[in-house]
Amino acid sequence: MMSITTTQIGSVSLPSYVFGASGPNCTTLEQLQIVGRSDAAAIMIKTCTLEYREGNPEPRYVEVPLGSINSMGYPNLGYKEYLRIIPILKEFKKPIIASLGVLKASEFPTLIEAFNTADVDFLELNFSCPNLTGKPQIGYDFEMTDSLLKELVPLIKKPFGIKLPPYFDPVHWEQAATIFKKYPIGALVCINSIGNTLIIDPETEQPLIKPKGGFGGLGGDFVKPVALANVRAFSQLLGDKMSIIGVGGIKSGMDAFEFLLCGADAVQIGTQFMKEGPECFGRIDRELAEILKRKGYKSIAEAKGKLKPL
Ligand code: RRO
Repeated sequence: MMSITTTQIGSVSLPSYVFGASGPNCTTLEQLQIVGRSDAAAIMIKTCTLEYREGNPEPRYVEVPLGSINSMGYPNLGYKEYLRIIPILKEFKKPIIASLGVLKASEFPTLIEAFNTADVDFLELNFSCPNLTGKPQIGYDFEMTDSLLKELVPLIKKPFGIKLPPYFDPVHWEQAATIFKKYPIGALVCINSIGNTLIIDPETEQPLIKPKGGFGGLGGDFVKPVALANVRAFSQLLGDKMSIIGVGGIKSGMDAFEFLLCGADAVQIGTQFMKEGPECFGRIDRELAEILKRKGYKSIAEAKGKLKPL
């Protein structure tokens, strides 16, 4: 029987609503096989770059009661290794999503061309890594975002989405939407971690993480209202043209239901995946299915974007 949480991102069908965010536990073949064996709707791969990267010095990921702070610095095996790994992941028979990241924008075409012919179902272009010293997030530079999309979109032969940083002003949602609607984007992924935040330990009088003097990307409970607002805003502006994938502080089926009401076509799990492990995907999806049934919704489509006015 088809699950009540079956959904779509762009033109790609997903067997359920919940999968991993590009970030936690999705860098090595072993980690990706664990995701493959889990109930995740898709196998999401850590953002890859042209070359292998060790990433930033540790400690670089710390969990606190309300979420997490990270400055991983793109640790990954380098794109060629993922091209080798992807055929091995086909045995799990679920959509495979590659996330592409760059140190310089001029690196995107090589990555795109390589993944065009790989057996992946969807590409996520990471326009929002907050943790590279001296590199602004692409998504905060609208001129750059527009010119990059203009250059890259004709090269992309797969369904694709863009991973966005959080925006905090309606003018920015509108300006971004004006750009995005010019291109055949399959999905917007909202949101990456809230960049360059600082958590300190007053006992040790030190920051919690080492890179960049302690400044890092915030995730978990802290960011859920920001993520919901970004999903809602882009859903209202562009929801008829592209899918919206929600990410930020989802720990339960009820959290996922809130993102669904705001217009999310699917959700990704970051901080909670780090904390709970791969059981989180099936658990959150089953909890969501129960909520939908209890409320009389028969599908994701029936509840999507149905936030009621007060
Ligand atoms: O690896 C990271 O430091 C990282 C990336 Br690429 C990203 O997109 N978001 C994040 O919080 N960390």
